[in-house]
Amino acid sequence: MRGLTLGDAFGETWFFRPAETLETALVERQLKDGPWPWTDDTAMALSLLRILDRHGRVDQDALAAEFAGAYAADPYRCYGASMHDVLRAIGDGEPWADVTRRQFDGMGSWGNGAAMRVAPLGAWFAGDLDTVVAEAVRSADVTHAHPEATAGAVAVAVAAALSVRGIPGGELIEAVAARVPDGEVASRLRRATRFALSADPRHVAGMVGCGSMISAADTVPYAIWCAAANLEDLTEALWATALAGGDVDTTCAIVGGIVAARTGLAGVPAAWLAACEPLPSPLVMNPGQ
Ligand code: F2R
Repeated sequence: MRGLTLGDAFGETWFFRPAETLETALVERQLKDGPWPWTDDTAMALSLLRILDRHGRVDQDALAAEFAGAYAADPYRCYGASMHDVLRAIGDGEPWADVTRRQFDGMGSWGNGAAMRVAPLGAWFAGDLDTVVAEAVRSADVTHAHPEATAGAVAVAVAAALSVRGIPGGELIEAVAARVPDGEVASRLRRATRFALSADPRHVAGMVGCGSMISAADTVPYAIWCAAANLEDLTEALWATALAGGDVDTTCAIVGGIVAARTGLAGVPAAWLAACEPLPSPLVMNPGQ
């Protein structure tokens, strides 16, 4: 959870900056002064974690209520555009399944919001990949009805679980792709396996897509490649991920969640930890879990 938040807050400092200034600042590693506020990626991941703590699984009605409550209490966390309507309607008592299925003319959202929150769930159930997949789908359903959003959530949760289990970076992307249903996310993950882990992230981003659409397909495969390429070093992973620009808070939140599932916050400079907006304490009612 803390790796996801660090990635989210670090990434937000680079969010959709013009390519010229972004590239120079990142190559020269000009860290922005704190505080670095976290965004909806963290808010929704926290809600999900609380539900896992309380119910031991994704209780979808409880998760919908938790999301809506967190939104009502603090709506200015840069939520995706459609989430304002979704979370307000759920808060007003409409059934979540009706609300999410009517988004985008009945197509449902293919945004990356179901993927951005789910790495801690993957770590939570890391011992059992079938449960990781099933619970990631249940979490996605509550806000995102499009199958590509679900596929993105499955990919991130499985990647985090495999990270906990110690998989080598060179095997991660293929192992994740094997668990993701056919579609654009799966196809771009397979494309990402063609690039050496030493490749320039900007090149990989150009070939698999990187956040310009805020879709799961345009975010998750690139983020999983970045995590695979830097699976032992959280700080390096975040610098590398941000280099391609786009929806950086979310690509970095995904990468931070996956890599920190292996490394924790080891090696993260004290200045980063001091800059990052703190999480509520305790995170959950039973923080020993
Ligand atoms: N980009 C942001 N936040 C700023 C948004 C500002 C917004 N203009 C505002 O007024 O508040 N970051 C956050 O958004 C991403 C997560 O998004 P999520 O939760 O998936 O939201 P949404 O709205 O469902 O999807 C995002 C956009 O994707 C496009 N889209 C999705 N499904 C579509 C479909 N079926 N057809 C067409 N377009 C679809 C829309 O443009 C959505 O707005 C994260 O980056 C989070 O940090």
